[in-house]
Amino acid sequence: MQKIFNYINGEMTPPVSGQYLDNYNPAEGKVYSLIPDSDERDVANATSAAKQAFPQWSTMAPERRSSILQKIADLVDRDLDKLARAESVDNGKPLNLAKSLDIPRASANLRFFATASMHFASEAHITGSEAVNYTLRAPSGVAGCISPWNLPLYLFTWKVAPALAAGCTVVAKPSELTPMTAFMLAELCIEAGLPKGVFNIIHGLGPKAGQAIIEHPEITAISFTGGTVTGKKIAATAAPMFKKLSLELGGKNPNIIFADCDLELALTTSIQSSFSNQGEICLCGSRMFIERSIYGKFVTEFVKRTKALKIGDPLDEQTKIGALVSEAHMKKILSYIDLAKQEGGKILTGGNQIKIGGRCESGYFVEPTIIEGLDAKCRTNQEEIFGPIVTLVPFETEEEVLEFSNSTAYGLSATIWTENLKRAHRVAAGVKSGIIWVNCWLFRDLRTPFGGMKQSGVGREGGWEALRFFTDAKNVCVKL
Ligand code: TXE
Repeated sequence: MQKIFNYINGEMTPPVSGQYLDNYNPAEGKVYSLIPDSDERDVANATSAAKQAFPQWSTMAPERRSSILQKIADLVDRDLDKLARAESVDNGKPLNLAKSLDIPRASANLRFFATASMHFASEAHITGSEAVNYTLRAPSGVAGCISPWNLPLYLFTWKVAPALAAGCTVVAKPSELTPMTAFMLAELCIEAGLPKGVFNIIHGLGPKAGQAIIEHPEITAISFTGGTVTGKKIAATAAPMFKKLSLELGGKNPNIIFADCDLELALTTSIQSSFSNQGEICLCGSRMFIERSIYGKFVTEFVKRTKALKIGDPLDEQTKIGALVSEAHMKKILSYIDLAKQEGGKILTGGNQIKIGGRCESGYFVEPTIIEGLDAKCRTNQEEIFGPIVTLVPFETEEEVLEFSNSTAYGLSATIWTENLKRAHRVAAGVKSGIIWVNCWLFRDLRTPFGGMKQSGVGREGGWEALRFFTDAKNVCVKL
């Protein structure tokens, strides 16, 4: 059985405890590798290596840092097939998706921040004829980056790349459910010649290894993506230590479909925004609000297209819906389907665990599920489910749909479908979410601010926002 290791001070390192955790292949429901059960001792070793590497890395010419990061991106591109397969096996997602989305985006993250750092500039303020103020932006120090399991290498690099590009050294932890591609990335970092200690990867459980990263006094900036409940715990530890915090948390995103939309485009894209990656994307539009005049027509076609989605072995090229990440997560999803029924919801399609034959006999598969007849304020429509489940609610007016959209504790993203330009701008301004897509979904420009409002998070990632997060601003006032 394959064993993976921590990456500390440039070397593959077993955990101090000597203990390992089982890592499951969710499509088979079987253990297929072992990962370090790291604790605060491993985190202390990684942090000490990162601290030692900081002076040299943080003062290295940006072009030099950039070329090393670009070399890593080149190696990710070279190993696209290998990494995509590993991501699919580890997470349960369709191989095709890992190949077309996850791994290319991981490489794009590295390349984007590698080059962005060469253009990163700071401000100067000329105070009349009396003084010049300028802003020094120095890398913060050792950054802690903690990422989730749904888009493993994609979200891992989304944090680590700007931290490294800004000149920070890093102690990072991928999710214990999907550690494999981070381990493979460590091998690529060694091959690319990344100096020892600049980037360290600790594997293990959130409350143990993750918590040790949050608590370590020498780690001064924390970038986290994961569940809102975990985010609260992290904030409770880090805030009294006055650490910098960037939290990307859950969502319960509205997908608003007006009668004047391009129906075909809205349908095709809504299938993706509902069920891509088994609905395990924080940006999925899990609450669909459809203007009543097209409700029947839209729903008939949407249900028909959902039924046609092929659920199956993630490694099969035809598969559109793969396995859920874990048995525990599958049970959570199924419990929400039960809740929806109790709340009076009508299942239009799906609603069940599904058995796939062959090697996937014991895998964690749930049918894409569409539910209607629920009140916008019920629990099913308020709580994040994070699976292949959408609810459909008809609406009459713009005011009503804005009220529905803004009724949850979350505010991550929203999608609006209309051909009416004025309405698009009006509704985009009215929805309380950090990211709004009009007539598209998950169309990304890495320069834009990325993050949520309310319980969807604190801070923004992407572009200059990320590079600013990993640097500390210092104002220097020079009297003329
Ligand atoms: O994520 P966790 P879970 C949502 C989704 C899901 C729910 C719970 O609704 O059902 O969160 O998922 C690490 N200190 N999202 O429990 O626990 C953990 O090891 C430090 C939305 O699997 O938040 C992993 O690396 N770290 C989300 C990371 O946090 C801790 C994506 C995320 O795991 C820690 C994933 C601690 N005390 C789930 N406890 C999104 N926004 O995309 C855990 N971790």
